Amino acid sequence: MEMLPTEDQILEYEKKGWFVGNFILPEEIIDKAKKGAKDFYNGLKDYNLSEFTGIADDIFDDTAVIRNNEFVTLQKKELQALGFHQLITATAAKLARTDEIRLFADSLINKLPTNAKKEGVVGWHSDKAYWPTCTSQNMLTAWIPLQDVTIDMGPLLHIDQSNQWKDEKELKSFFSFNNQDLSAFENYLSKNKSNHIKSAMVLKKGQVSFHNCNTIHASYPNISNKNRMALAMHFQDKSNQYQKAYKDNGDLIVIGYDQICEKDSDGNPNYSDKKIFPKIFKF
Ligand SMILES: O=C(O)CCC(=O)C(=O)O
Ligand SMILES: [Fe+2]
Repeated sequence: MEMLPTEDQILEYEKKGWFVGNFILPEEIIDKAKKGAKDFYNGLKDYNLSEFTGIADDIFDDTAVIRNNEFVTLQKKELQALGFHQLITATAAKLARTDEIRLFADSLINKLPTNAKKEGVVGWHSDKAYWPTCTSQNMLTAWIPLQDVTIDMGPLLHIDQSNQWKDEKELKSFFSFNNQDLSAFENYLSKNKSNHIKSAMVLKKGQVSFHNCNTIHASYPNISNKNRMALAMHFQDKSNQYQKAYKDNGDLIVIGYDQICEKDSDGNPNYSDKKIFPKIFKF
């Protein structure tokens, strides 16, 4: 089978908002990344990030059921080898119909086993809701599990075609990665979007799913007895640039990544900063 998405598959992705890649990553790359993640959690790094203001960098906590660390691919070489893998970045470029992919951010998420129903949830959100300062609607995320993900492990859940709801302002009030209550949005959905379909990314180790930045997604707690680790890679297509965005009260929105990247000659964040947002794929 063709490793990169075909035109029909790109059209399907554009309609549905998500896609599972045609490839299976080599087992060795994932196993090394898993070891790299363990070392990272133990404080070992290969490269240093000079600034952590505004980005997630959870420290070890025995009682936490979810752990989130950002920009790990710029800190640990095995995680970089996985997250920057050419099959992933080339698939992302095809899906976004661009000839260049730059890193925007990444997030290593570990959901530890839990019995609690309301802990270890990733709340309903679209990634774009976090990135109002980005001009592009074609940015996308690759979700890379580091082991098989079964339904009891809280797989990523996408709402099919929700990428097409991007201009529905009332949805925004529900969105938060850290919101542990999934039901308020689900009540809204059953009232207002009664035909919606939720798709669970139940994947085998080596499979990767991709979602558009406007696709709404969440995940339930991991009630299995295994860790559920995943690396989410957030990508910019070539066209993406910084734009000024404002809160309702008129304040300028500054997202976390704006605080760690270089500024352009006007003093605005440079979303092509070679250090923080490197170019990682070119056709
Ligand atoms: O791993 C998860 O449950 C959340 C990941 C996520 O929000 C993303 O891939 O954009
Ligand atoms: Fe997300």
